[in-house]
Amino acid sequence: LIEGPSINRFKPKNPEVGTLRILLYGPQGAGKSSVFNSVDSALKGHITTRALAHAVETDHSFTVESKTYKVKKDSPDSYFPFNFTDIAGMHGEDRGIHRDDIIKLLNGHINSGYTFNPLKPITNEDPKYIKNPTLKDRIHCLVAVLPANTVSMMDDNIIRQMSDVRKEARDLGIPQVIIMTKVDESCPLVKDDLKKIYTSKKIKQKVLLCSIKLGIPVSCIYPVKNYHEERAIDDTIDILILDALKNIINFADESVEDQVYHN
Ligand SMILES: Nc1nc2c(ncn2[C@@H]2O[C@H](COP(=O)(O)OP(=O)(O)OP(=O)(O)O)[C@@H](O)[C@H]2O)c(=O)[nH]1
Ligand SMILES: [Mg+2]
Repeated sequence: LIEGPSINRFKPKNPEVGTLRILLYGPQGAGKSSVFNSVDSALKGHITTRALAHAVETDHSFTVESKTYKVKKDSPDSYFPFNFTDIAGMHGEDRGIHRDDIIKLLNGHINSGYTFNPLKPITNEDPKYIKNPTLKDRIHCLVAVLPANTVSMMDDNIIRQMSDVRKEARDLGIPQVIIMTKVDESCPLVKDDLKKIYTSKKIKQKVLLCSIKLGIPVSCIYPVKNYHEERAIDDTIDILILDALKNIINFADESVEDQVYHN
């Protein structure tokens, strides 16, 4: 596994893939944009808010455009060899991002800067549609973001849509994990002291619930608290976020290591 400083030296093993692509998806308001902000903050050592997150609860997704974010390293003009694509949330009715659009993203047909229309999935006539994607265009790790505090009430329709996306990812050989957010909102002990996350029974139950709902093993579920209202870096938040990141990168790297793309 990649250790602290070595995340700086990490390079994908497959030369065909210079940058590993990580996709964040999940229900609206789950904390997807905040997950990217947390990774960015933890790597930079100060709080950043590049992906705009909700300030208030609304009925619609706050993120509408699909955006891919790179993370800059300390040295000038150099970036970590991975990026995050942040998309609109899924909704029980016709208001969220369309499942078919996420599937096209997985396959590499859509790049950054595409504004999804929930009622009209992208077609191959669209100028932004990449007709012949290669291994480097694809998503290399699919990350479901689920909020610990409301996962038990998740709409069945969303679960169904997520399960369709999962099946496509499975067929493409794309590894999948869950980042479980808002642990502070689901256990008062953890809210008081984030370190209790490792022993909290409530958190353990929520992890199990996420595993059952999405069919992802408990070992691939990472409970985190996002940076969302903090003004300074916190060691425990960093440790949880960076642990999830290292695992995601390792899974992504392993999955492309031996693949040669035949077009
Ligand atoms: N308490 C707590 N709040 C969080 C956490 N992560 C995110 N939030 C809050 O949850 C709300 C939604 O977060 P976003 O990051 O905008 O969620 P999103 O999944 O990107 O939402 P859409 O783009 O609308 O689908 C915001 O008000 C965040 O401040 C967390 O770990 N703990
Ligand atoms: Mg968002």
